[in-house]
Amino acid sequence: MSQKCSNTVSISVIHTDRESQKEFQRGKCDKMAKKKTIDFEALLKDINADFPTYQALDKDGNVVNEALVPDLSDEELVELMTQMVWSRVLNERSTALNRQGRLGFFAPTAGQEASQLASHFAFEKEDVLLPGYRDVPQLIRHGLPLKEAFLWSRGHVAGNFYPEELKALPPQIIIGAQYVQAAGVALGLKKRNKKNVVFTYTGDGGSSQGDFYEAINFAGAYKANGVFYIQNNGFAISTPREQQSAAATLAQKAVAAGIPGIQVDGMDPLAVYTVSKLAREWSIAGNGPVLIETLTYRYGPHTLSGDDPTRYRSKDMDDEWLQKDPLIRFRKYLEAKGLWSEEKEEQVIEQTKEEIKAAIAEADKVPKQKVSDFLKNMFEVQPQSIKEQIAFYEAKESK
Ligand SMILES: Cc1ncc(C[n+]2csc(CCOP(=O)(O)OP(=O)(O)O)c2C)c(N)n1
Ligand SMILES: [Mg+2]
Repeated sequence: MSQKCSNTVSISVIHTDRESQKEFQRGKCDKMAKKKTIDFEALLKDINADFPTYQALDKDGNVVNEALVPDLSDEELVELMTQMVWSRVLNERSTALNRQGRLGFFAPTAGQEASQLASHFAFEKEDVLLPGYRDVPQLIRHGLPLKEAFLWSRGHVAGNFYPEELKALPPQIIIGAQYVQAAGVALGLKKRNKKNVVFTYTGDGGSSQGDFYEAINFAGAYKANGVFYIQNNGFAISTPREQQSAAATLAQKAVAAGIPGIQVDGMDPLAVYTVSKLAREWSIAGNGPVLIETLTYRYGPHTLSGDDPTRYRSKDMDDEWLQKDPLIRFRKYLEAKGLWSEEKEEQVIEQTKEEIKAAIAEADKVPKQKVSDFLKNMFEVQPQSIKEQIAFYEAKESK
C-alpha cells in the first residue's frame, strides 16, 4: 500500500508536523491523503525549530537557564568580567588613537565582548586561534603583546612576528578565508592526536562565502578538531542579516556539513562560555567540529575607514541592542553575588588605560617600516617585478 502511494501522483499529501512528514517519507501517505500538495512551509518550520537561542542570563542579569550556568570559580567570573571591561576600554582608546592618527586599521568591537571574550575564555593556550580582522581582543588574550597588535594596525610587518608559544595566525582580512585555514589546522591536530582544537571566527557576511561551506564540509568529513564561530552582528558593513541569507538561523548551515550547529545569545557571557566549552570538549573527544552562531551587535561603525552606520541602522535599533549590553548584564549578575563594584570597574579601566599608554609608547619606538622592507617581506624568492620595485624604493629611501 505504501509503495502505491509514493509511486503515483494521483495521491498526495499534506503534512504539518514532523510525524506526518515522516509518514509521508515512509510512503504511508494514504493515511492522511487530503489534497495535492507537500507542505514545504512546514518542512522549513521544522528545520528552524531545531535552532533555538541558548541563553543563561537575561538582559537584567537574571539566570533564565540554570543548566547553562558554568562551573566557574568566583575568581574566574571576575577575570572574565575584567577581560570584557578591558576590551571595551581598548575599543574606546583604539578609536581615539586612530582619530589622532596614531593607529591605522581598526574594526570596532564594542557590543561584541561576550561573543569574543567569553568564547575565548573556554579555550586553552595550546588551542589554535584563527581570527578575523575584528578579533584582535581574543588574539591579545591568547598571547599577542598589545604593542604587536598596534603595529599590526599600522600595517607594520613586525606586528606579524609572533612569540614562539603563541598558537595563532594573524587576523584574516579576506572574509571567510580563515575558515579554510582553520579546517587544515583542525585536521593537523586530529592527525597528530592532539587534545586541542582550532577555533576561528567569521561574521554573518562571511558565512555566505564559499570558503565557509568548503571549510565546515571538509572539517566535518574528517571529524577534525575545531570550533567555528559565526559572530552574527546583524550587518556585513551595510548589508542587513535578512538580505544575507534566507536561512532563519546561520547555525543551521551546519546541517549540510553533517556537524552540530547551535545558536547562542552572543550578549550573554555565561551562555557563550558554556556552549563554547562543551563544543570544545565534544570536538576533542573525536566527534568532529561544531558551528556556533552568536547573536550580537557592533555599536560602532564597521571600521574606522569611513563607514557611517547611521546610513543603514536606526537609532531605535541601536537602543534596542544597547539594552542587551553584555557588560551591563554581567555586571548586574556579579554585583548580586557581591563580586563586582563600581570601584573595581574603575580600577580595571585605569589599569587598561595605563597598559595601552605603555604599549603605544613601545610601538612608537619601533622604526617606521620602509616600503623596501615591506616589499622584501612579500616573497622568499623575489620575482623580477618585486626586485625592480625594491631597487626603486631603496634608491628613493637613501636620498
Ligand atoms: C572575500 C572578501 N570580499 C569582500 C571583502 C570586503 N569586506 C570586508 S568586511 C566585509 C563585510 C563582512 O561582514 P561580516 O562577515 O558580517 O563581519 P563583520 O564585519 O560584521 O564582523 C566585506 C564585504 C573582503 N574583505 N573579503
Ligand atoms: Mg557582520
